[in-house]
Amino acid sequence: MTFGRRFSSIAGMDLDGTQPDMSGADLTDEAAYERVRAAQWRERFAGGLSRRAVFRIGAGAAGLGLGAALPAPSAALAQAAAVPAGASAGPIVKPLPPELFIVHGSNAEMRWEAMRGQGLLTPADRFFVRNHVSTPLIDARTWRLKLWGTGLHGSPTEDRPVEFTYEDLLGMRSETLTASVECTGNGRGFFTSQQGQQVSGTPWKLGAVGVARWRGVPLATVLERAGLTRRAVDVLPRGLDPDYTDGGENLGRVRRPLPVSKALKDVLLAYEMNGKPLPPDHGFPVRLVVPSWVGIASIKWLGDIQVADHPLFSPWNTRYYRLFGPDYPEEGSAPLTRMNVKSAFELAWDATLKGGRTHVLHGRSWSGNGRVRRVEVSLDGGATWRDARLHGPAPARAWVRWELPWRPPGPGRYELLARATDETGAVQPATVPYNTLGYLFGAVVRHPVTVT
Ligand SMILES: Nc1nc2c(c(=O)[nH]1)N[C@H]1C(S)=C(S)[C@@H](COP(=O)(O)O)O[C@H]1N2
Ligand SMILES: [Mo]
Repeated sequence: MTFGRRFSSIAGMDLDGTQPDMSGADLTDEAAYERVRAAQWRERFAGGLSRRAVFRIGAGAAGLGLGAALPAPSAALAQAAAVPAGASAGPIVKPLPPELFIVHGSNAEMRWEAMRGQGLLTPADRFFVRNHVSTPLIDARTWRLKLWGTGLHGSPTEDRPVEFTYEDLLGMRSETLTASVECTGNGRGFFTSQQGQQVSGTPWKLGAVGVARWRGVPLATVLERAGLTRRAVDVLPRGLDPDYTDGGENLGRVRRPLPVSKALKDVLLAYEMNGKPLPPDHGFPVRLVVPSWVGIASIKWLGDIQVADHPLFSPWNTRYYRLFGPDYPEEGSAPLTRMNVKSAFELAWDATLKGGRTHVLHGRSWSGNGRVRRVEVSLDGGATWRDARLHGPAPARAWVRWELPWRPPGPGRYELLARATDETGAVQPATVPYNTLGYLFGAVVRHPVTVT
């Protein structure tokens, strides 16, 4: 069958029942993963995934040992015993003061002026919140992380999973990671305001991104302890927030598959954000942090993880978080994985600046491909560009801060532009191709200011 041939040539796996060629199937390479899953999705779309479409990848978890238990962070334990009972009043629990947030239904984006004067990290009080439904309040004392599925030794079932308590996780060797979480639709509003295109979804400006110092247990550690087999292919983490409904259709709890190769590479089961237990809105007691990938991968309020010896699908990697539209196949692009390059000024939208003096313009740039190497700023609508000065620590999975002095030539309206180039050479374009769901707006944003 033709699909099987193409699969084999793409990633060295075999759909016709013979031994897969291990050497080619490197799904730690995200591009390969995208191609493979896209092909599988087309196959399924065209009439169901073949029962023989089973392939294997090496677990490749060498060096991810179990580690020695360290004392549990007392702050986390304190919060574990002090979780308020009952339901939250609104979809988001924390205060959303208008000087820090723009609220869009169950979501809230950070105002970029709120990063002015901050260090590398986004404080939790201003970190954006993206809730499909609402923040659940979970008691860490009774919470369990459940792992099950055909990718674990003995194939534990959903009814009789392998379980870990909150204290079990606190007792394992922890790691810290400074990383951004960014919504795939960050910047979506600019499809309309800059490109005149109608897209569906929250019309974010650039505030659906934040950087935090996450602490937790590598997902690899927990998968190993749960009995990961070499046949495991995908994991499907699922949240404990209420079911998500779209247009009256119940899609169940928020969940999105990850290839085992990414799960073992750098994914964290995070229980701390910026040195404190995760706040309820950001996933207490435990969330996933999937560095560099689309925000939807970083499942909050983690309840269970299915580990399977076959590819997994959910609406969050089939009908959402792909690119749809005239430029893309009927079933959409491959599932989105890495985020793209973006930049933002630490300025209010439509800020007013005093004329007749020099201002230092501040901003940040980031990319899912790695470090940002260069940031150029244009103060004349894109006619000329100057290099901004990059400063401070810039972890590969976070952002870099930059600044540039500007003496406005006179009163009036201006558009400030910032354009970043990352370590792969990816540079922000002037426009981006349309997609119906408004994902990955990576074009240069024209930031209006008024000089008095
Ligand atoms: N369980 C669950 N996890 C979730 C979501 C959700 O609604 N439910 N939203 C996802 C999306 S789309 C994004 S962008 C990030 C946002 O994380 P934050 O709210 O901590 O900023 O969480 C992801 N994890
Ligand atoms: Mo998102």
